Amino acid sequence: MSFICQFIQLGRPQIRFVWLSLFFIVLGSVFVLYQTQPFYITILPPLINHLYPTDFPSLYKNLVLLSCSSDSYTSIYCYYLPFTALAWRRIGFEPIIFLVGSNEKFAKMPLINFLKNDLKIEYHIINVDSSRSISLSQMIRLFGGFFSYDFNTTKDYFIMTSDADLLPITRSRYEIVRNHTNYILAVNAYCCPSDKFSYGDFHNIRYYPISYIGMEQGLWKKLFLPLNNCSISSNITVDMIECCLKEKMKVSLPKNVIKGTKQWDIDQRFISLLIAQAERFYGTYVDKRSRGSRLDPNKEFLSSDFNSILGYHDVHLPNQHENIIYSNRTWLVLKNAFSYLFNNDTMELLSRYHYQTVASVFTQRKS
Ligand SMILES: *[C@@H]1O[C@H](CO)[C@@H](O)[C@H](O)[C@H]1NC(C)=O
Ligand SMILES: *[C@@H]1O[C@H](CO)[C@@H](O)[C@H](O)[C@H]1NC(C)=O
Ligand SMILES: *[C@@H]1O[C@H](CO)[C@@H](O)[C@H](O)[C@H]1NC(C)=O
Ligand SMILES: *[C@@H]1O[C@H](CO)[C@@H](O)[C@H](O)[C@H]1NC(C)=O
Ligand SMILES: *[C@@H]1O[C@H](CO)[C@@H](O)[C@H](O)[C@H]1NC(C)=O
Ligand SMILES: CC(=O)N[C@H]1CO[C@H](CO)[C@@H](O)[C@@H]1O
Repeated sequence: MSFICQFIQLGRPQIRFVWLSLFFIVLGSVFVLYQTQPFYITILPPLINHLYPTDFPSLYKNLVLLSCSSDSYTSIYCYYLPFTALAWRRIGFEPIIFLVGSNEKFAKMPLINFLKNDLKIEYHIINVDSSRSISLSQMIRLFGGFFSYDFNTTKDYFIMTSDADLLPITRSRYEIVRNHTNYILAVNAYCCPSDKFSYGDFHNIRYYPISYIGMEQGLWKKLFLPLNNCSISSNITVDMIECCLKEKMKVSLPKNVIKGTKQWDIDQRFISLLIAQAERFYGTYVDKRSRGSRLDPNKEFLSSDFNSILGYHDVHLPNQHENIIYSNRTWLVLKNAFSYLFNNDTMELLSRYHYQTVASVFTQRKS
């Protein structure tokens, strides 16, 4: 900038005027060009009322399904749920949360009380033995079409799946196109070109990450049909899911899965197969979008003084090193980031929840 100023100061006043005009014309063109970029970011205000999703015109009542397991190697995913859920509310999706694992373990988490009393977010606790808890918490989101939701609405439900550690920032990324039947929205559809796989007579199946896949509730159900030997009611059980997986993919829910191993992404391979089948049998239209600009967790994230997250399409929250994430230093960074999404009252609530969770995690470690 100082270079430009010095440059402008050269010459007599008339010449200076010409230079200045040129400078502003160039600046103006850059601005116009930027505006016509197809994926420029519209900055949304913070969530005003944490109890209701920000309304945006849609044919549908939009839901997003999130989950965590009480038996995960880290409590971070469960901890993040309220933050992520509210970020979805901010862009007009009502969160539904599946808490998978042990009732007793969940009862000890400040999370339950916070979801129920402060945020009024619908959650379902699904009890299952600890060996299958992680894989079920991943898989359960694909069965969201079978649950019944009692919101007071006459619209169809449009249901998205996502992860607890992914914070959506811009609405346009998830905007639903209205002119297709059997429409599937797949954001981040280009993530993994080298992960294509085959199953039965389906070859080169495109691999979709579970964040973010959305479709109407009816289509979510239809993906699983026909089921010959299994029946699925709205009272979903682990046995129904087991049966369905066996019938469709000839596998069981993996036990004691470890992140990064072969069985870790069974949910993503399952949904990818179901989408490939649906494309063949129902002529579904898959709206494939890139993930846009993502702020990834890394050293800079936790030590940075970046002062706005609004320039990104989404944020991958750090999910390793529990002690670092629960530290006061990290909370200062996260709090600063979240304060662009939520208003002051909501931040007060989240702050209280944060300290309660940290206290509860450390107390349980001692005992
Ligand atoms: C449902 O919504 C309609 C229209 O917004 C409203 O008139 C009605 O009172 C609501 N019903 C309940 C049970 O909240
Ligand atoms: C659907 O709408 C989009 C933009 O809104 C348009 O680009 C596309 O051509 C339309 N497709 C059909 C099948 O009408
Ligand atoms: C759902 O299943 C559970 C466990 O099998 C059972 O205890 C409960 O009564 C069922 N609920 C309904 C509404 O059928
Ligand atoms: C249904 O179950 C029977 C007996 O377990 C089995 O022989 C058959 O192959 C199954 N059918 C399908 C479509 O999975
Ligand atoms: C972190 O901050 C909280 C609240 O300000 C304070 O009570 C606590 O002692 C701090 N913890 C450490 C380890 O400094
Ligand atoms: C969490 C947070 O930012 N709280 C602030 C809300 O506003 C009051 C008064 O303006 C501040 O004192 C809090 O620190």
